[in-house]
Amino acid sequence: MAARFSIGERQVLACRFFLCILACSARYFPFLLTIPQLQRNLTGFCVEGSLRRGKGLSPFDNSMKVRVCFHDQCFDGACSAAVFTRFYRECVSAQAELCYRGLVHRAGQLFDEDFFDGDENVIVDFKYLASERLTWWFDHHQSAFLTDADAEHFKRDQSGKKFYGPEFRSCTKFIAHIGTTKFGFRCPDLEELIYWADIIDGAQYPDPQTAVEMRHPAMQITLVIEGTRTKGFVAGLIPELVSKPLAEIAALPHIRAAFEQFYAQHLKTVEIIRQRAELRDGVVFFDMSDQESEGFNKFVPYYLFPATVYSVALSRSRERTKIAVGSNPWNLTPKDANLASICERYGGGGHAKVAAISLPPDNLQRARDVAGQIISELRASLK
Ligand SMILES: [Mn+2]
Repeated sequence: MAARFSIGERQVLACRFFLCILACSARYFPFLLTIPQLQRNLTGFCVEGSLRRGKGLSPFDNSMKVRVCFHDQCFDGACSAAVFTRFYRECVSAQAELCYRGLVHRAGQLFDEDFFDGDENVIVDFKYLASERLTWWFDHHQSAFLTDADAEHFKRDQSGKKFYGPEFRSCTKFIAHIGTTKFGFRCPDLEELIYWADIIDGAQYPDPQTAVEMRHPAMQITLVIEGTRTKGFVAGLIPELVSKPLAEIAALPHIRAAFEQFYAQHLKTVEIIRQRAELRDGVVFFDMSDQESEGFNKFVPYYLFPATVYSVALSRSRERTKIAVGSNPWNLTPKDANLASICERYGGGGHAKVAAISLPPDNLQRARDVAGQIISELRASLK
């Protein structure tokens, strides 16, 4: 009996059959999706948190991929990514797939151009990168440009998609503002998120109790975002920030559980700072470098010692030794020091009223010397 298919046709059929099996496998045997490359190729999912519109995920969907890099472990960074997501969906493409990657300030190289693996590559609430692959950029940090060459590159940009708003207290509000004024974007249901990102990143709390006692859901989420070290955790939270009120997110069991754990630690830290802090001539200093966790609420010294004008704190984690420099927003003493400019002299940066320097983790003595110099300069500025 003559074969119904030639050998060449059989190979084609076998190939198609194999591809079909692969596609179905991805759909019905989701464990296969733990293999990152399969994940990407078959469904368009990302390894880290991603968000796409619509429920059905069809295999071989080659829609546009948007890589959103955001300031990790920061409420404003996460909210910036959330507002950008909504903006992109409404004003650019409803179908695109958004994938998130958190960026952290580190001594040395900030991040790799290889992170830009999307059709569009976005940075929000983080330093500029002079790369042709960067398509959208929003930042409000005074120290947004690492070098003059980066600043020049930004100035020459003709895309109309890169925005710098150092006058904004939060990048979240900055993105909403640009979206509204330049693209006709509206997001009334994200008002609460934008309001709180502005309060938190701009340190605009009405009093130290709001900041330290953390009764509002936004504060509770912030504590969890700043404290969680699991890679991709904040990226995974962004889809929630896009779609749910803050009270609902704070009530999610895993967020609630994490909050309670961090809050207990927070109360212990408050006690340690109370015991160690040394307040002299308006400047408080405390050294937390022997403590395991790097994070502590930067308003604790003002909550405990209202006479503080500036605070300088030393802390250490596996990644870095950090000198955090802040000013007490509830103390009305005139403050002339620009903390970002001071920190820039030592390789750090930030905002005029709150800034930081990151050094390699083993460089504790250097960190103490730098902290000492900054304390003297701040004390002198108050005399
Ligand atoms: Mn910010």
